Amino acid sequence: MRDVTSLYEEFGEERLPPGQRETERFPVLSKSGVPSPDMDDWEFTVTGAVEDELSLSWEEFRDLPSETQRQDFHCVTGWSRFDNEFAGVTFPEIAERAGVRDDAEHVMFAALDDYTTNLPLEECDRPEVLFAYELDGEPLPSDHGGPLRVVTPHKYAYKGAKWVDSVAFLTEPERGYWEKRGYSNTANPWNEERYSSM
Ligand SMILES: Nc1nc2c(c(=O)[nH]1)N[C@H]1C(S)=C(S)[C@@H](COP(=O)(O)O)O[C@H]1N2
Ligand SMILES: [Mo]
Repeated sequence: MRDVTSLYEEFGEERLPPGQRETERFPVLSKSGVPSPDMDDWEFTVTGAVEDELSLSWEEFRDLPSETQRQDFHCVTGWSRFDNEFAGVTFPEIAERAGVRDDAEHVMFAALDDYTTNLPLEECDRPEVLFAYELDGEPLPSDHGGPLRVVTPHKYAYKGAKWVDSVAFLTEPERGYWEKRGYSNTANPWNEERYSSM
């Protein structure tokens, strides 16, 4: 178990970011309905500025080296949930398998509900950015993004795509779904980067 609940020390004084309150509940926030993919057809792709584009079946994805982490989760709407145990595959594990090219600078995640979200590569290529398929010892519930979601404990949670099935490495920055609609592109909870001035 990798405990990453102290990563806040890199960004701020307090574990609970300013303007957040802690909740034991785990609210669900989705822009639209809950996709229910047929796992026989499900495919995870890695494309763009990489040496080897990847296309993995659910079985192949589940065979990748995985780890369990204890993480905090901060929603831009003001709640935080501490000590979530997510299991899955780290972003660096995926990036290394694809062989990220030197000209890659940015990352766009895409999901089955057509959600997208973006991060600069250097803020994304960290082991705390996890492709998670388990929460608290159970398969990740579908309303929380099962079968597979991204979690980003160093950012507001909209940077973590639920129902993720593709990662594109980009040579130029681009904005995802909420980043185009007024949420902060940078999303650092300890700076309260909630909205974008655009
Ligand atoms: N695919 C997808 N991912 C998504 C969203 C979404 O609508 N679709 N909502 C985002 C937002 S705004 C938040 S706060 C978190 C919510 O995660 P939760 O529903 O597990 O609490 O998921 C993020 N990831
Ligand atoms: Mo959100």
